[in-house]
Amino acid sequence: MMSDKSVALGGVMISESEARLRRIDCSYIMAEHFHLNTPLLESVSMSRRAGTPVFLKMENSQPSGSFKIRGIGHLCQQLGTKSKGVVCSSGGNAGMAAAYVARKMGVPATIVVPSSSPPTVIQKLKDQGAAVQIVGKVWDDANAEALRLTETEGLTYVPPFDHPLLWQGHASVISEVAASLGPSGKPGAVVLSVGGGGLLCGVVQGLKDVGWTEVPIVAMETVGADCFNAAVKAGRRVTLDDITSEAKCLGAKTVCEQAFKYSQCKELKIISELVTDQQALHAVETFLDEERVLVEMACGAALAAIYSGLLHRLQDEGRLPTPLGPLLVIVCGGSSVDMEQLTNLRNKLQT
Ligand code: PLV
Repeated sequence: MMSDKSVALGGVMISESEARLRRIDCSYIMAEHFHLNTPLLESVSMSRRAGTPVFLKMENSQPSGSFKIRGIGHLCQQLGTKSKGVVCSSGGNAGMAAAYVARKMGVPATIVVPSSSPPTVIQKLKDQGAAVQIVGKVWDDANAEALRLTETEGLTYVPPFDHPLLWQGHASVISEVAASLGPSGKPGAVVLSVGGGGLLCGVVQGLKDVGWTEVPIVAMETVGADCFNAAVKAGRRVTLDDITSEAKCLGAKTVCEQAFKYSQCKELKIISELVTDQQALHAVETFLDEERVLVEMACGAALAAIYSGLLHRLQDEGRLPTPLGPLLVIVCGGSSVDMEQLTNLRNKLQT
């Protein structure tokens, strides 16, 4: 029989078997993450349009409503729970993720959003137990206030897109896809939306992790929230004068440095493309009709790559291969949408 001698744990003597159990529990807690392994759905109607199988990574089904929870959950876990509280500047979805994670960790959260955030998002943030401050017109204004609170209140700053720990967390979206599709299921291209560039950096990291760096990325933005496209065109990072698109969650005025660096990297193929707000809205509506899922404009930008025929144009121009392997679309999700918001957008954009 195995002896069950006593060992010290945290200054208390407990039996070896008890200690073993606690070590297992502890490693379980360390391995736990806040995001879910989301469904990977094949869309027949989108596949028909694209002329190749289209796989949808359904990040809309994350507990906070978007992919943001992957990076923010990871970052908050790494920074630890000892913080006085966290402060996150957000167009909405990073804030939802930060509020959710902070609630689960038992840490107070302050979310600073610009006035463009719809009332439903502000209410949802409050429902998650966060204190909400509305500052400025666009995300950059809200971010300046969040950074000020970090200084004056001693809160831990949670950035929405510009941090290596966020990208590391976001990278899990690709390793999940690789596990689902298997070694022979390498995508022909990945389609995603770009705001400040955090998702793009995470996906690049994920592609590196699984050895898929040759897979082209189609990086979508809307006209008027196009800081990545402007940087790619200028050959340097530029700051937009204003955000004029209704895809407010893509509305960072300057793309993060790492996303720009990746755009210049010869080993990667990142194709930066724009759609109009009308095309993004049309994509949101078609997706709702055909897939029965409501996502926000920020996500509509990525979906529009297929619904607007843009992918075929890229193939015609020789920028994507023909035939093209399966398409992976990151359905980034978003909480800034409901029927009222959708009706408002229709009235605004379709007149
Ligand atoms: N939204 C950020 C930044 O806003 C936020 O604070 O929520 N799709 C959705 C649904 C998003 O919410 C965002 C970013 C993106 C795509 C783009 O991700 P990013 O910023 O990592 O490129 C200003």
